[in-house]
Amino acid sequence: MTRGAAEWSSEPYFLNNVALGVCVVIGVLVFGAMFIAMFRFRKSRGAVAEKWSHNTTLEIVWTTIPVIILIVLAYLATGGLRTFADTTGSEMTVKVTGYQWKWRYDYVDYKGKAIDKVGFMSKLDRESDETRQLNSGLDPNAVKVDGYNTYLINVDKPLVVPVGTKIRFVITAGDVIHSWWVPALGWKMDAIPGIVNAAWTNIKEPGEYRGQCAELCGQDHGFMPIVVKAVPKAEFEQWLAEQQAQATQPAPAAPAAASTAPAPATAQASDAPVSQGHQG
Ligand SMILES: [Cu+2]
Repeated sequence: MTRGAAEWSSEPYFLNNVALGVCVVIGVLVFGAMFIAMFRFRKSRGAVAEKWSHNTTLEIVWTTIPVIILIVLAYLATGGLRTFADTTGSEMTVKVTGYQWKWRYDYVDYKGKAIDKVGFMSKLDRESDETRQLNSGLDPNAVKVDGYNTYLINVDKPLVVPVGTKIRFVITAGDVIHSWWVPALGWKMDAIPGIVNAAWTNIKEPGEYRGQCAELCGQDHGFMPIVVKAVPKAEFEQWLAEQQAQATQPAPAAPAAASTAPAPATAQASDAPVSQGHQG
């Protein structure tokens, strides 16, 4: 488990370590007492069992101590859940919709201003998709971006977000239950048809954060990865302005050529679903 890359993501890390520490201490005490009892007071060494049963003081002690431990753990966990549920003060909203088997991202608002028509599908990158086909003859180890293996964990269009910004996510699904999970953010959230779940993040460092659908959602459940690209605010604002400009312009020619486009046209071809998405 890591601390993650967002403001809140150290919370489950902390809670995990506290709970693990408590478990280790209890484990050492209980198993230590058991092993001492078994080895030092075994029959072959002439140990004779005590005859008494019930000790009120002992029973009060071994009931009270676990109750106190549980109350402390519940108090800490409730604090974590409370801060996770608090989406107030968000500067940006992104709507995430799960589909079989891709994600859709719609940019709802940014710094109090509604965003119109910026949204796109984000699906498994073409290289992974071709490699995963039965008898493709392609090597999964050869699917790389900057020398890093991205087989089945890369997408055609990542979710681009600014760093240092509290981002509210509203998460739903269009067909079956999915779950949007990026470990570096410290949480996952079910995407359920007809229900809008909320979550938030505030990413500290620019970078690419990868994740997966975390709810078994059908045959291609393992082929709908998530890529969150966190960039500096200025870069994000520029990107958003470009997206808005594109959305208000007519779609570029021949978007239907995506499936037959030759390799050099990959960049344009991967843009095509965006404009199609706007029309839909
Ligand atoms: Cu899914």
